[in-house]
Amino acid sequence: MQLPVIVGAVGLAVVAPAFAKTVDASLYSNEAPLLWGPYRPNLYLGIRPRIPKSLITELRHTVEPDDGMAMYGWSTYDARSGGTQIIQDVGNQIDITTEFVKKSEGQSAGNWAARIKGKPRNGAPADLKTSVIFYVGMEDREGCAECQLEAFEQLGAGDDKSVQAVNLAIKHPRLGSAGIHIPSPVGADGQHANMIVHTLNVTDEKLWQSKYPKETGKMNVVLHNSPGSGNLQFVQMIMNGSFEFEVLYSSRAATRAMTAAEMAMGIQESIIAYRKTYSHVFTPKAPFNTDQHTTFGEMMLADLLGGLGYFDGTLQVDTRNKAMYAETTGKFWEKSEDAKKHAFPEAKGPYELFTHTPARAVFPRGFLWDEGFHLLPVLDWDANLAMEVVRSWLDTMDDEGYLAREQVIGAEAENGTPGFSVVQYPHIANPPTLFLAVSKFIDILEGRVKYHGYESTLLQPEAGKKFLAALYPLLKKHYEWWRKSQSADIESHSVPAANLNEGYRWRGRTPETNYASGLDDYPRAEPPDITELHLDALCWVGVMSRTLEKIAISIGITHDAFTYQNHIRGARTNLDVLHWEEKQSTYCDTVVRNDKHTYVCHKGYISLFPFITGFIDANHPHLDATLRLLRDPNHLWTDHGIKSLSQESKKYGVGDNYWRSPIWVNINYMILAQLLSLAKTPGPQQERCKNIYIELRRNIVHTVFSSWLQTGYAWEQYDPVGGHGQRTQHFTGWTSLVISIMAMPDLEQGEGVKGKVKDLYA
Ligand code: 6A9
Repeated sequence: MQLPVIVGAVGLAVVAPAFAKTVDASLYSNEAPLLWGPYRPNLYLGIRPRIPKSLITELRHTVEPDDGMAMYGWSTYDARSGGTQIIQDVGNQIDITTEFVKKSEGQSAGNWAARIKGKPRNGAPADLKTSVIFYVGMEDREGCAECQLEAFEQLGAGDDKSVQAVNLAIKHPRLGSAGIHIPSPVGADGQHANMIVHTLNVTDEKLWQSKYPKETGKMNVVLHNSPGSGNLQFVQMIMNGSFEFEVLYSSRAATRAMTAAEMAMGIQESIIAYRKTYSHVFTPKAPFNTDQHTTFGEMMLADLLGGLGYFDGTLQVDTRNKAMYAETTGKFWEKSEDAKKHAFPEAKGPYELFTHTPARAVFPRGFLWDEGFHLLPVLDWDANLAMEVVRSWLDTMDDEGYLAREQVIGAEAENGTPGFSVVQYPHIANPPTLFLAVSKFIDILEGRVKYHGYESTLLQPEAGKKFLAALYPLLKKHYEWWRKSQSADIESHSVPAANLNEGYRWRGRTPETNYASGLDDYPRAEPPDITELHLDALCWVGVMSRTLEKIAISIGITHDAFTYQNHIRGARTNLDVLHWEEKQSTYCDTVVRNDKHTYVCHKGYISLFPFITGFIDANHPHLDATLRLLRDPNHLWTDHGIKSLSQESKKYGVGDNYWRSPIWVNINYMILAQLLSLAKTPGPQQERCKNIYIELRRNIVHTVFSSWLQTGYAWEQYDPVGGHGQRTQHFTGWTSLVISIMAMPDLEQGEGVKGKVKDLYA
């Protein structure tokens, strides 16, 4: 008998002491609706609350790139109400729909439900049998006497001793008492499906590593029945053909239990509300005002929002080798590589991190500079949610103002991450894109950017200012850490007109790479040198100064505002005095060679940094050269978007070719945002900016959209020759900025420009 297994699980974990939150939680009066969610994005459906070591649930398994899914992802999802996910499981010949709803208001507040539907795929045998396992686990049971998880069966009445439902009783200090009710599904033949509960007791450490579900993954397995008390519970159902069942979670605090009818109603309401809100917030503008682009956008947004995860536990940081990472001598990377071999990672925290994730299957965890990009569309959708995420990130900052770039928090994340990525180093920075999100929040708060999203308590002027005042010291601390830890030796360049404060160098470089910058293998000075001045690092500090200035003005700290203005002036001076290469008409990194200030020029994204971070205004003398560079097909322009490196560079396409030619959506978004702003500002290049904007917007949307049509997925990057999606599949992080790009205005008056997108999709 062919018995494909679809494994699902609910996990339970236990509570640690409440964390002191740096920002007063009372500012989020509508935080409760965010308690439960599919916050384990590494799983096809992994539901848990935002309570450290508490209840966790999951369906099927970890998402793996080689699972052979024809397609999977959320088609609607909202963090406050729920949504629908589709999984086309070719291997098991079945299409699965998972639906999730939660109730945060009224008598059902605190309840949630999941509904799982299966439908044999075309060509599957008529009597296809599917075994579904739903898991529930309680974490850290040993450390928590009150934490209990018990399974019992509900049998039929009279002679009917078939299992009609499985019930799980839950006790947990933070969740209180609760129950999970799983009625046995009734098949087309009117019979209840065979249901089995298998109870295990495993140690805390084993819970996350428990390979039990994994091993059963694709095997013909029937568990043996052993209901009872244990911290890991498997509920197995063996189904014929199509099936449908619910998992109903009821909190004792709710006065009404969750029902299947409420689930059905709730999901309908949530789908309708999602679509309606999408069309208000991200109305696709011409030429993308089509049904197909709307569906595409709805799915891209749902996957971004559905990638929201909650992680709790410790983070491995090596602080003991600090001195080894000072990077003050010649071949500093040799010393630090050696130090890494003898790393002394210490468990820091525990932390709780609430963050979106770049790609569920490959990197289901928090990445600092990715998150700032994720938050730009999320801010339009749900400002409170976005700011809750910012707060959560800032809460992971250490005493010195350091924020870890890659957040491998807790045992589950650690198990799923390659060793070399786990340990973080407190001298390594990453682009501070969270400041872009905060800056946009202020623009919304002060009415410069229109808001059509969820009602937000933080957008009430007084609450908004109070919130900014609470964030301010944290952002300032990170800024000060940045300026100090990434400072550069400007004096050694002996450029008389230079400002001696504003110059920066990414720490942690090795030959051919600069992971800290986020543009991993983008060409830089070789070999790495302690006199390097990195153009993008200077621009990022400028972004931080401008954001802090904006906050200082908004909350009335005039004295600080002057300090930031001073820093911004210094940055502007040095962009042109230290980084502008006159002969090549390009901004470049620099280094001291043979005692001389020397430019290191590789035309590409780095050259565009002063532009994309807003330092090239309408009358800037180098705007013309910047536009020429980006619009030139011999350099960065392609019909599919702006590529990362000019073919003129000898590093073009060489080696791993990660940031050495491919097209990235996050940078294209930044370019478009500047072009749009300049297209609206009078100046000598206004018309040109507008035309490039119109063309680029069409090209990049076309690239992501058509690749999605062909493959069913969003991709990490796009190839500059054919525009095909490549590298990580189902990259639902910053590639979803395409929804913001579709929602930008078309700017085309009448039928002047005939875009190929229009021709293709009209
Ligand atoms: C590797 C491999 C099974 C690389 O999107 C996250 C980051 C970006 O921040 C960065 O700018 N990505 C970009 O250059 C992906 C990083 C993945 C590192 C972990 C794990 C697992 O393989």
